[in-house]
Amino acid sequence: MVSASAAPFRIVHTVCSHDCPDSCAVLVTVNGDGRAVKVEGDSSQPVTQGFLCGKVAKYLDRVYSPERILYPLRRKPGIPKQALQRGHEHEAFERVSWDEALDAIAARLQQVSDRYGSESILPYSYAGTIGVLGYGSMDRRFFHRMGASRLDRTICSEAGGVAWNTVYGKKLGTPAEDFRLAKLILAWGANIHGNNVHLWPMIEQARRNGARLIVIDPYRTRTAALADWHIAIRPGTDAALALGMMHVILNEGLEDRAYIDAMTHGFNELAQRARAYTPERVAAWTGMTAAGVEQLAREYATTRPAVLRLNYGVQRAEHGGATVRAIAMLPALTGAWKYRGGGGVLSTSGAFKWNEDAVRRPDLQYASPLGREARLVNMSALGQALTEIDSPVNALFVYNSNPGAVAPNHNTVKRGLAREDLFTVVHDLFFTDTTDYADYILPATTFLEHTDIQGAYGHYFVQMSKQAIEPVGESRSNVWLFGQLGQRMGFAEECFRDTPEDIIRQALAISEDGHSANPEMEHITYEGLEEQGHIPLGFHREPEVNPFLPYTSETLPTPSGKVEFYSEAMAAVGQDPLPAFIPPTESRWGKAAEQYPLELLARKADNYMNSTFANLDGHRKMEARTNQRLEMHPEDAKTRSIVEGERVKVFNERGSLRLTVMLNADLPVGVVATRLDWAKLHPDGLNSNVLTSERLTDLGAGATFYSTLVEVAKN
Ligand SMILES: Nc1nc2c(c(=O)[nH]1)N[C@H]1C(S)=C(S)[C@@H](COP(=O)(O)OP(=O)(O)OC[C@H]3O[C@@H](n4cnc5c(=O)[nH]c(N)nc54)[C@H](O)[C@@H]3O)O[C@H]1N2
Ligand SMILES: Nc1nc2c(c(=O)[nH]1)N[C@H]1C(S)=C(S)[C@@H](COP(=O)(O)OP(=O)(O)OC[C@H]3O[C@@H](n4cnc5c(=O)[nH]c(N)nc54)[C@H](O)[C@@H]3O)O[C@H]1N2
Ligand code: SF4
Ligand SMILES: [Mo]
Repeated sequence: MVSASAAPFRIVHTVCSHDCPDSCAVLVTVNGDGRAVKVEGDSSQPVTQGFLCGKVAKYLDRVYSPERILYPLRRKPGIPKQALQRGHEHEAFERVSWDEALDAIAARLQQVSDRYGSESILPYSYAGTIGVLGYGSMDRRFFHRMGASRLDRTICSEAGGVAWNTVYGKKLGTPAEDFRLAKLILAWGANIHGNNVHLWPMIEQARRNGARLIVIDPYRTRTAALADWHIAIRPGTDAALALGMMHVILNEGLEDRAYIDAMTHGFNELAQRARAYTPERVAAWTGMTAAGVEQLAREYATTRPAVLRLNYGVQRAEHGGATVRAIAMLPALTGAWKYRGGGGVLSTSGAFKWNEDAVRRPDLQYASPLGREARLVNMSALGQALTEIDSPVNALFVYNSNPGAVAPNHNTVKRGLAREDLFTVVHDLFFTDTTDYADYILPATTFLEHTDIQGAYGHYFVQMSKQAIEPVGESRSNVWLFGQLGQRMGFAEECFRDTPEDIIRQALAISEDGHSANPEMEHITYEGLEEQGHIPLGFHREPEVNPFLPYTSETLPTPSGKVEFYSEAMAAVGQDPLPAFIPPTESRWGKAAEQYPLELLARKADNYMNSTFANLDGHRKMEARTNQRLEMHPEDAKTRSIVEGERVKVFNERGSLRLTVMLNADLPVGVVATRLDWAKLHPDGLNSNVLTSERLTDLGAGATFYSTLVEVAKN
């Protein structure tokens, strides 16, 4: 991978490891001094297509930011745990060597384990990196061997993932490249232009060939603004719409009987259920017209190929599970899966199967002082976990995540993090809303600074990310950190000495019976990845000759082996076996609406990645328009005598946030919106998560950021 002519420059194949469906192949140009001087999208990767999003095009601003934490830090004695002002963090911490930090952390974790039991140690991580190694490998080995609590990683996609699996058994979907063949694209709770921009060129190509784009989203995103039809649905009512579409499809005989007979289970029960969802009732819930519901159903069922881009927006609601189940059933009802370019996708992650047991070693729990599988702690209720007294958490180890900004119910989370008796370690690249509460801060690397491999949740390529530059300062990768800690704890297992290459080989290993964990990955080797950078999964090697059409002929990994409209497994555990619409507790139909009548969309920013990038000036400039803004329909403002530009208080029983009103007539009446930011960048040290709750979704026990009621008043 050394460029041929310009000897002092090297070009290295890396992979963007941020939590984004696109998992771009990124070529990094490194100069003779070992400094990265350019990042660009790899034009030979069929989904990346040679370009990067606005956030990562400016990646060197992040890698070489003067604000990077360059060495390990320890809280100075006597400094209380509280939010710090940006730029003043160094005053609360003092530099220590890695040796000192690691020894002290190992000793303290041992002490906590001896005194309170190993399960009082809680690792807290999410998707700062989604590389196989960085996301979960040596860290898992370490915490398993410690006997620490296991973290239930539910904050993002569990409701939708579990729901999709109840219907199809596996998260697969239409290949991104095939979207260009669609004639109708339905983006359902999916901000493609903002969050999945590499699907956009495929959609543009489809539209040049006559396709229509319909967006269902309460917020007029960039994607919605560019659509042929934007349906500004009321939050949390999508299940009603999907069932209403089924009602119309079945009434008019637009379903695909051949597909239904061959591939599905429980059609009659579903048809019965859909009867109640007349277009008129659906209109009353969703804010659409009955004619609109009918038109959408007809257009969807009669256009071929029709494809759904269902992203995770709809499932961050209280009944997100039932909602995703209902929507996911639509392409099975119309047989859309049969047509190349038709069908749908929530996530493609089910196609990647690494030898996870070898990578994460859950068996090490049996060698821990606990000697059994540890308890699960739900990350979407971190505030509760840190403040409840029955089964306490006494040590918290945060990496790949910034819960001080992204976890719901910020005020409770903050109360937990501020506990002086809680020993907290944070491994990150910057002083975040979470590092402010740390006892030790350890500097982490970017994807340019360590080696990893990666699948994707928006395409079908396995990719290698080779270390392009030396770690900046004394920063170290997750694999290095937890390997070191394992050794310092005196763990004798060889696996704590594995190198990244060892772990990659284990992840891809062909077992003794000659198979990898996934037959579609048998052709993928370490050497192959090193040479080619990215390799398609087996079923995607010859898309023109052998297009991938999921759920069209195979036996599915559901209990019935079919697409399940009706789930006996759910009935058996007392859940509704069919999808239904139930209004969220925190919605205009809920009791709390008497006090807090407005539905809040606590959104993400197009130019940040959750809380990542929010501290970089260039990225902040791109988001300046919505900085500390509350978007509000003019009618809602008028009834409160609020005008454009006015500073207001947004509040509910959990918290209160001061924002500036920006009128937005594209929002449904009764819906307000604001976007995520670092709490410490707001003058009050707060962000939208002071308003969100720790209520969990109906399936998968996920977070419900989009089911939040508030009231707004003059400040
Ligand atoms: N630029 C950028 N890209 C990102 C991220 C980011 O923060 N910024 N985050 C990454 C992450 S972590 C993820 S999980 C993916 C997520 O990707 P998406 O699932 O697309 O994420 P969201 O933006 O949360 O939700 C998509 C849309 O759903 C809408 N929505 C909210 N409630 C409802 C509802 O009840 N019904 C309907 N129909 N729509 C609703 C929101 O207004 C939003 O525009 O994107 C990733 N990519
Ligand atoms: N209000 C509101 N809250 C939300 C959401 C929302 O839409 N609205 N979205 C939710 C969703 S979908 C998600 S996925 C979560 C995301 O929550 P998180 O996974 O916490 O995501 P980020 O905010 O990107 O924080 C990731 C952190 O990991 C760090 N990091 C990056 N690479 C590495 C590495 O290699 N090693 C280590 N140790 N650290 C690294 C980054 O610097 C960053 O501080 O947020 C959730 N919170
Ligand atoms: S954030 Fe997404 S679109 Fe941007 S470079 Fe990374 S993978 Fe590609
Ligand atoms: Mo997410």
